[in-house]
Amino acid sequence: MFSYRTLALGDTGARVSERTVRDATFDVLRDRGLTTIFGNPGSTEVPFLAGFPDDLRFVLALHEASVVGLATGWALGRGEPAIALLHTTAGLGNAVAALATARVNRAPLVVLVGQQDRRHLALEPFLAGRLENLAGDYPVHIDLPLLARDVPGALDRAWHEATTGRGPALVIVPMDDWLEPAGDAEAASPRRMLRPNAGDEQTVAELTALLEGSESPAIVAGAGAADADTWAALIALAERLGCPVWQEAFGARPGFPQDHPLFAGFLPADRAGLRAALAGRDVVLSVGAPVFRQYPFTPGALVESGTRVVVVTDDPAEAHRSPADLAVLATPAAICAQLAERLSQREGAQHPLFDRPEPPAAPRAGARIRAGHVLFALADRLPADAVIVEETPSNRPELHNRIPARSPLGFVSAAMGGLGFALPGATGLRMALPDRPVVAVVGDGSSLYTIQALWSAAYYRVGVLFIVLNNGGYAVMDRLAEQHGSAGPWPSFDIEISALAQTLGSEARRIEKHDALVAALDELIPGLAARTEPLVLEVVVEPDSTFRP
Ligand SMILES: Cc1ncc(C[n+]2csc(CCOP(=O)(O)OP(=O)(O)O)c2C)c(N)n1
Ligand SMILES: [Mg+2]
Repeated sequence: MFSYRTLALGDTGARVSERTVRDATFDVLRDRGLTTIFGNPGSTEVPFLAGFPDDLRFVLALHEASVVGLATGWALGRGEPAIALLHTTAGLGNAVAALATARVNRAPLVVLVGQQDRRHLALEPFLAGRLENLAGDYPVHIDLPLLARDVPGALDRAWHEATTGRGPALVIVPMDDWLEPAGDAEAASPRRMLRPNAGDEQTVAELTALLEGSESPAIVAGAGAADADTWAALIALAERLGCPVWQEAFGARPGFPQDHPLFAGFLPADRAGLRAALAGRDVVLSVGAPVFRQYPFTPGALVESGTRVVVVTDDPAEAHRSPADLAVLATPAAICAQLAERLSQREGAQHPLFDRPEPPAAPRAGARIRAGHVLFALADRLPADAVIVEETPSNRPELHNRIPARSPLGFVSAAMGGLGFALPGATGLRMALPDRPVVAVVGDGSSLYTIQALWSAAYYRVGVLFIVLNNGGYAVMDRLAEQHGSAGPWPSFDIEISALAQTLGSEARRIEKHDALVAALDELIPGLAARTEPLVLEVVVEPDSTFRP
């Protein structure tokens, strides 16, 4: 691409001293705190990246699912938009599933997508991309600025769009735009924005009356309640009502502390289970969760006929698709705090509503470790501020049952259902939260989707503990096929994940014995917050013989 650069400058010698679109874009990035850029570069991005300013940090990931996964973790960890850079069709195409995960996990991302040079795009040169529809409607916003000098403003607008829409906002930038003069382009987005949707007096009065008149209310908390303010408000509200609080099924994040005595467990992911769990409740208040997140289809209504359902969410799409009696589009923390203040105090459950399973007996001599041994040992040792990133499909229910989420980042998983988020996502989270212990619990199959993220974790010295539960294949798929009536055509596999991890620069250990597992966790967990290197603990486990989502 040197010829491009020379040509561009040679064409318009006057440009050399002028402030470029690139310079103006860097200022937007600095202004908006987008100073860590996750990327995987290609030739169409060289004019942007070559001679990168020292005050901006470029973080390389080796596949675009890792680029977006790292950025998603970084955004979730900081609670602010992150920026990712993708290479035209090949890069954006590779990233689509990860962008879908960012959308469903509500992670604000500004995504800069490279494109060929405008001056010959009409001839479809090598690397020209048909980019605008490539990610479908997973982005919250897609922009291809009409003029080069609109690029910095488009980036700033994308920052707003990502913040409001809490998903990926794409800006496609042809490579010749970067060295164009910035000129005196006007701003195309507000300097500041307020989003005061706290709910009005009438709404709060109506909800207060509904709950006050309810005999047996219940709360469902979801990923949209996974922040400190909403947790505090929901705790106050649940304690006022003395009512059980369920976690939505298959949510991205926990909406309520799972060690609280009013925590009732995880809602079943099918209608029959849902009806049974919420049976006898006259009012169900779903906070930051759609009504209701499901996985396998089963016929019938979602709830029994006497149950009135109210959803409170700040996500318009979630409100729109919820078959509730009432949807309130407002900030859940503000609504719940006001309700807690107004409602009268009721007698509540005094004892924990959710029974955690007993510790598993140690494996018999010669028998393999089970996932439950690992999960129990972790639950027993992890500090309350640990960030757990989950991607262990057949063991997810047991992880939920054994490891309570004790902070809003105490459980993070890819709510899109796409594998390949945990390794980069945990890496980004730890980069954003360098003082918090971060543990990813990952299946062997899942780890292979973005195994190359370990290289980024190693190179940038990111101290995540990756626990890979190696059960020799896709156990969940095997169980689902069995439940369907016959085995699937996929083979099992025996891949030594620790060896792959070492090749990628990460320290790794393979564990086959229970004693060694316990010793390793005793040694490692106290030092997790201070780790400066990733470590992969590959634990060879017996595949579980049952699976019920
Ligand atoms: C990108 C992507 N491809 C395929 C799937 C389908 N899928 C769901 S679970 C699974 C197997 C996971 O295997 P592993 O991580 O080893 O977990 P285990 O079931 O063994 O616990 C597959 C292939 C998916 N969810 N995402
Ligand atoms: Mg597996």
